[in-house]
Amino acid sequence: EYTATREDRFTFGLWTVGWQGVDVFGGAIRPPLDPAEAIHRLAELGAYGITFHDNDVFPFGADEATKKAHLAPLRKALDETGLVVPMITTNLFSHPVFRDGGFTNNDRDVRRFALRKALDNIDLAVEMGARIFVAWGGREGAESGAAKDIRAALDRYAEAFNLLGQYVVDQGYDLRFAIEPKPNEPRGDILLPTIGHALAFINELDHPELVGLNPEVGHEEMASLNYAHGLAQALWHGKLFHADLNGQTGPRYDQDLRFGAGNARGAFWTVDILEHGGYDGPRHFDFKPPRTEDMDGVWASAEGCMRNYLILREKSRAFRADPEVQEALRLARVDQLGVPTVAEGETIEDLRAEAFDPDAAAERGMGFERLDQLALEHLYGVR
Ligand code: 3MF
Ligand code: MG
Ligand code: MG
Ligand code: MG
Repeated sequence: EYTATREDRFTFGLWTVGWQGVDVFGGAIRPPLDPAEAIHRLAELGAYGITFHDNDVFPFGADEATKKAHLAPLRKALDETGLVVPMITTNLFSHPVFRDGGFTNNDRDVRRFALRKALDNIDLAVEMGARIFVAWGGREGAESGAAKDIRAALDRYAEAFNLLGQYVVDQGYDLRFAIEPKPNEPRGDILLPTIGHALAFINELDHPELVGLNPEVGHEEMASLNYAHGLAQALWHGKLFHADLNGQTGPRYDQDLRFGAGNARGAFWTVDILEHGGYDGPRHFDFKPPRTEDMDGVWASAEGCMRNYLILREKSRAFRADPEVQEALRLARVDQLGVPTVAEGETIEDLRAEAFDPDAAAERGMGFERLDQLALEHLYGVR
């Protein structure tokens, strides 16, 4: 029970279980984790695949031979375990050259270098069978006002996605981009800070159909936003290409807790929308096993992500199947919201002519508290 299988399609970033615990106040507390070892351990735990940044696998600046040498054991581990790589992403934030970002760096030479690095990684993504290319622009932003012309930066950001998108089209690649919004950290303010900003940006691109979103739980909650609502809106736009699942406790630094820790009620509604909202991509975890943990704790934390997802999936299904919930949903008129406000064929005159007693309507309560209590009782495990 609550043991993951391949069919659940759980994926993990190599940088998650591989995080050595370097933070702003201290250095590494865990040894480097060999990607092949990570793949084997995750396979044993029931994962479906892994994802990675170029430099999670080979060093920055590696030549072709070095890249091959680092990729060979990873490919072997994938073959041995049957794990897949549905998503690949580029590290445009760790090396000092990216101090002011990649695609929106004020320095044009750096922007051109960032494009080359991303192009190389697109080729690798396709070679590895990935269909999603995530772009988290963590260093695209500013700490101060005059340093960054935001409108020019957005021009350059769009230029980058247009160039990369055209490359994918010209090569005939089956690859789509997923922008990962984040409000801040490591930059004081990051460009495309929320799902909404990113959705608006995508509409201005040459190939908007190629670009969607990779929203992360913690990133939205850092901005005090409702992650499940964000997922729902991304789905509504047809833009939920991927998702980074983890845990966060309110607006503070990016905690990257294991999925289901932190805001547990938010996690319930996250699973509910992912399971019932039409998303069919992998369930991807982007978390950091806390610095308190040794390697046993790392695997316990990874396993916890999947178990919590499965527990919440069961609770969400039980909630939806509960006859009392169905009745409460009806009394709360949730189904009525699915009915167009003005019927086909009706005119503005028809609408205006309708008799309505606002005082009588104002007396009708919505019944939401009873409904939400049923949800909480499923979550708390007493139903
Ligand atoms: C930072 C993140 C990133 C992205 C990653 C994938 C290092 O807060 O969430 O993790 O998810 O770069 O593109
Ligand atoms: Mg993050
Ligand atoms: Mg992330
Ligand atoms: Mg995070």
